[in-house]
This record gives sequence, C-alpha cells and structure tokens, in this order.
Amino acid sequence: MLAPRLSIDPFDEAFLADPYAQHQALREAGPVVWLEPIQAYGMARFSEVQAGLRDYGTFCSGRGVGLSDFAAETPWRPPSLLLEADPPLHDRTRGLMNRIVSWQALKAIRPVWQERAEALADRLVEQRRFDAVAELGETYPMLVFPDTIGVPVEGREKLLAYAAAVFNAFGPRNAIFDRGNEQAGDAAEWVAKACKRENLSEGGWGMAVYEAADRGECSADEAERLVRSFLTAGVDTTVNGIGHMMLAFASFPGEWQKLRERPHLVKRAFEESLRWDSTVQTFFRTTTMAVEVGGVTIPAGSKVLLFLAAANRDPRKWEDPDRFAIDRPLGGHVGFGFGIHQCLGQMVARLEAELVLAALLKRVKSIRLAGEPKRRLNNTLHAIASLPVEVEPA
Ligand code: OVM
Repeated sequence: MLAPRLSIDPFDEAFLADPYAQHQALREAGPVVWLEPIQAYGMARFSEVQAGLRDYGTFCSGRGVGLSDFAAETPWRPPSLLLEADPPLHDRTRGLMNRIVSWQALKAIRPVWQERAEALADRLVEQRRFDAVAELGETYPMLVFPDTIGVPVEGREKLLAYAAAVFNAFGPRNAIFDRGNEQAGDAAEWVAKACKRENLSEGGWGMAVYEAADRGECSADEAERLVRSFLTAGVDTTVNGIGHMMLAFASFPGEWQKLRERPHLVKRAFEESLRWDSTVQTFFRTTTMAVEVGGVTIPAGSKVLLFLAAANRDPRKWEDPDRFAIDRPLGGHVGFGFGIHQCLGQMVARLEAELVLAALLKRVKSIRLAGEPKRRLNNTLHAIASLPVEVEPA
C-alpha cells in the first residue's frame, strides 16, 4: 500500500505557529503519511512513533535527524557523536556521557541549583508581574547550566542563539533557518572555542569529558565535540520546557490549586507539561532498509519525520489529550524521545523544572496570564518569545 499523500508542510510558518492545530489531520490520515512539500514520510501516532524510536537499526540516526540526508549531503556542522550517531559509536559516547551526567553529579549540584531557584523565585514573586520566558525560562537555566559545564562567563548568552540555529537546521533551508543563522552571528565560533579544553573550568562537566579522553574512553577531538553536545542540547530545550510548564499552569489555573494541595505532584507536573507541549516537536530518522508500517512499505533510504508532540497528544493513547492534568495516569510520553537516544540530559531538565516549580509553589497562590504570549518560530523547537504572567503571593 502507498502512504496517503498530504500537502501539509510541517515547516511552514503557519504550521510552526500552531502545530497542534494540524496534528490531528496527520494522525487521522494514517499510521504513515507522505508529506509532499518536504518529500519525506511522517508518523504522528503514538504507537508508530514509539516503535520507530525503538527500532534504531531500521530507523537510523547516523544519516542525520534532520531533513538533510548525510549520505547524500555534507552535514551543516560536523555530526553530533550522540544525536547523529548509531551503535557502536553511539553506545561508546553515550556510555561515557552517562557516567558524567550521573545521579551523583546531580546530587552534588542540587544545593547550589536550589539556592539559585529560591533566590530567583523570591525576586519574581516580589515583582508580581514578570515575563516567564525572559525572566524565568531563560534566566534560570543560564544561572545554573553554563557554570556546571564550566564555560567562560564572557559571551555565554550566545548559547541561546546558537541552539536556536542548530535546532532550525534540522528542518529545510527556509526563511526561519536563514533568520536564525543571522541572529546567531558569531555564536558558532564562540561555542567552538568554549568546547576547547583550555577554556573549560576545573571540576565542570566539560572538563570531565576531557578526563574521560585521558582515560582512553574517547579521543581529544571526540571530547571537543561531545562538550558541544552539552552546549547545544542543554539550554534552549530547558528554556522552553520551563516556559511551557508556566504556560500550562497559566492556561489551566485549577491545576495550580491542585498542586498547592498536593505538592508531591511537582515532578509529575513537569512530565505532564512536557507531554502537553513537547519542546522538541519532531526529529527525523532515515530507513536503512525497506520496512512495513501499518501496511505501508517505506523504501530503504527514506527520511521519516517523527512527530513526538503529536504522539504525546494522540487520543489513541491519552484520554482528553489536550488537557493539562497533573494527576493523569503516568503514560510514558515521548517528549524526551524513547530508546537508545532518549534524552541524555533528562535528569538535568527535571531537576531544573522541579526546583523552579517547588520554589514558586511555596510562594505563589495563583498564576494568570497578564498578556498575550508571543511565539518564536523554530523548525524543531516549540518556542516562546515572551509570556507575561502575574502571580498572587501566597
Ligand atoms: C547534539 C544535540 C544537538 C541538538 C539536540 C540534541 C536533543 C543533541 O549536539 O548532540 O538532542
């Protein structure tokens, strides 16, 4: 059977401004669709997305997780040794990185991260009105993450524009991609320098990658590129994860009341906000052989776009999926992906969100929107430019 052909372009500006409006059409058209404007397959139902992520041998990452096929085109930047790698390379680099982003490492940073979350919450609640993106979603990760990696203070604000450009590059070379590159300016050069051993501070996770190289776990060149992964994947993702968590509570005020009564739900509230609005909306895979999905044969060498965010709202899997409900039964969302590539930094993201949310919960009786949220269009991330909120102190 052939896949239904759709004229939906998942990277046009209308789609990116409100992807949820079109996810239903993608899911209902079939388990696999052919997206004419980008000449690629797509899967938007939970079970097919999860199965695709699980089957890393058939749906590979080494040919890139963007629209560009690294087997046919030169990658936009040297490929990530994690995200854009397959086993056995991937398993070696991932194992090394997992030992750095360990439970013990998180336990060690927690007190300082908590102090910074409490101090920030004090300030914002005193203000009462603030921008939950500029003053919280961006501020908090930038207060804790770059120090943990150990990058220079001077210029570190460039990390945001760099990440935006990289996440744009997983899509087509559209106007959003061009604009992102313009705004990034010399950010890529700054990041390249920051990844070098001599620019990383002692005791940071960046230096820890070079120490793994000293032990023979990878080469020095590989270490440099693995530090780049921290810097690419670690900021804009949590920025928008925290932003959407705040948007979720501002949009569903009853959930804040619920959380005030049941504060032990803090961690679940963040998981649910990621299900409700998945920061990383999509990633591609490339088929290494012909594969049949739901009666449709996808030929070898095809790009397949996996709609993580659509899967996370698939009514086949979730009851009342558009509702943000912090006490819904745990379902295993794919907002952090699934399988061998599942987010390396998920514990970091969870820690940031938990500390921010717990700090606000102690101090805030209610949250409401104080203006129209503004979106920032990105080819991969669901991003917010500004989110004016007003809080009522507890
Ligand atoms: C990397 C990388 C870049 C972007 C995203 C990501 C979500 C990883 O350079 O390894 O994971």
